[in-house]
Amino acid sequence: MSAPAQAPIESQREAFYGRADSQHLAPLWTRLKALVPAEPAPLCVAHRWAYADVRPFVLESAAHISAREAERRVLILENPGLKGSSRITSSLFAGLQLIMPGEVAPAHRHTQSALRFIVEGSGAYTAVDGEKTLMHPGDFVITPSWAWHHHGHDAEPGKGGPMVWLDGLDIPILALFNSTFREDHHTEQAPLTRPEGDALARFGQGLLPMGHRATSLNSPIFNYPYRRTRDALHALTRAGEPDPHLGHLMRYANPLDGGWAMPTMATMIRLLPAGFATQPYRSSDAMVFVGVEGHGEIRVAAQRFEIGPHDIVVVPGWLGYTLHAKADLVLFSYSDRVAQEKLGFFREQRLAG
Ligand code: 1HN
Repeated sequence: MSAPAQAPIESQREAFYGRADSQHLAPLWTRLKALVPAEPAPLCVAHRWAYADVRPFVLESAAHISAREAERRVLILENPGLKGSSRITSSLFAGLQLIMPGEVAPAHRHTQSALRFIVEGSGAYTAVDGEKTLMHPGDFVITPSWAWHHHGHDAEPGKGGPMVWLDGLDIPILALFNSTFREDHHTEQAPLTRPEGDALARFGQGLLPMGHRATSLNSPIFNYPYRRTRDALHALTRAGEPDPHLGHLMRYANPLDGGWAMPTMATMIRLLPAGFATQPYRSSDAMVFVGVEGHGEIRVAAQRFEIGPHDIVVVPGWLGYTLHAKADLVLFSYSDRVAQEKLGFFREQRLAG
């Protein structure tokens, strides 16, 4: 008599996986290629939010809720490939925040770092760690991890206009580490302990206070005014040709050590002269672009996204892209590159055209 036929190998395996699962064990070999693909396989997709399309929604939000009640009246820019996760890339949050004349967004702090890139309006301020700064379109503002901050708009209600900025936060990074903490201040506005302009005077003039030795995770300059950034970009255009893959690209730097301005998020701004097109480039950080001035296009694979003032375009990591300027094009962008560099796995590649 021959031995009874063995169950096919596949069903033996399935039975084994089922028994292993009862011990909360799972085979790696069925998942390895998905867990460790040869190249990034992001869920995040390339997408554009045309400011003309989203602005009416941002402004309408004021009819539905006050900044006080909302705590932060923000419409989340959610990546279509990451629906329901409040993310613009797998590691970053983006939103558009609205503050109206006379309103206050109450003081709180959290372990997430926030960047603000000012989109439109005037008269609103943010107060960070005891110093207030008025915000103007194109300014880049830092709220470090665990720093008290509130925002306000000093114009009388009915006077002045809405103020809108982009909020970039490292929320998913903190969530990955389960290191999220938040706290409300016991007063609506946290106390101001330094005069307005103090940080820029001490650290933003190519000068440093005598005896200042320590560096810090965040740049002590917490508002990089666009007026100055713009001058720097235009000075570059007079001095030479743009980088073929990047354009005239500058990063916001911590003046104490020359490093990035923030510990998790890389922030940068570039100018592409009218008619200039970059050669293709890719890097392992997904990038959020914000149009500042001028007009152009971001081409990612077969997609073309027009970008002009206040438009927002997200490009997934490791997809080659090119930038095309129709009129002198200024683009702000941010990514998780700082974190990737520190952890040793940032990659970039200049591709042949
Ligand atoms: C936050 O605290 C701010 O302080 C903005 O302005 C956006 C998004 C999620 C969680 C907290 C702010 C935010 C946020």
